[in-house]
Amino acid sequence: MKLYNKPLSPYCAFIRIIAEVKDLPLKLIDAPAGPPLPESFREISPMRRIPVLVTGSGETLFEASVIAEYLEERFPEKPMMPADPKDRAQIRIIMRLLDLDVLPSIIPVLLAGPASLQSAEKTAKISTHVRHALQTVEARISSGPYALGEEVTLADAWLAPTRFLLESLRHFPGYEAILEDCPKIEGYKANAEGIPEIAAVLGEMQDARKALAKAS
Ligand SMILES: N[C@@H](CCC(=O)N[C@@H](CS)C(=O)NCC(=O)O)C(=O)O
Repeated sequence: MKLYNKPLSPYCAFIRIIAEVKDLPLKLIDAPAGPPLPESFREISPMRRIPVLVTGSGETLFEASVIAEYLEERFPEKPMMPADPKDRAQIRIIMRLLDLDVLPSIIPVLLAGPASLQSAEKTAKISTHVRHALQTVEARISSGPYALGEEVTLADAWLAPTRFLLESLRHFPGYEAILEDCPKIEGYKANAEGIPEIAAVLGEMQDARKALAKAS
């Protein structure tokens, strides 16, 4: 299988973590420079977004949560979803909130950088929205070592890269309190770094962030 990837993209990191946990061979293909990805990338990904997975039989899949479910169903030997439908629903809530509320709010802020001119009102609005979502996640996770239960699940695959980005965001003016009232998410950084399959991917994100800082 091939993955169109960028090392610092949290959505790509979710898929790399799943591949690590399930021990799936994944050939990483560097996506073109961006954002924005070039118009020509629509031939691979109609919405010009990564990650894109090309399966062994040549199917092209996009949207991280869809790719995750495909991998979970196609390679069930090492499950990343619990058996109980109630637990599965909780994991889906966590994934959806991080996917739809937290990441789309914080990625543009991170891309703009700490010195970007954003009104205090806009910063407060984003921060409040993200904090509501994070507090909802906080109420559903355990103190560790895994986000939920006794095994690595898709909740870990989503939470670890998100937590990585939050660590950068909390140094931006106006976002210092982003993890206030979220002691479990606060402590999850250390937990995630102790899970080998996840630590490997977080290391790739760290290296990419250092390379970016050096280049700018
Ligand atoms: N809902 C999409 C979001 C993916 C996404 O936003 N990916 C970003 C990179 S983190 C992207 O491709 N942005 C467009 C660009 O870089 O030009 C998914 O789940 O795959």
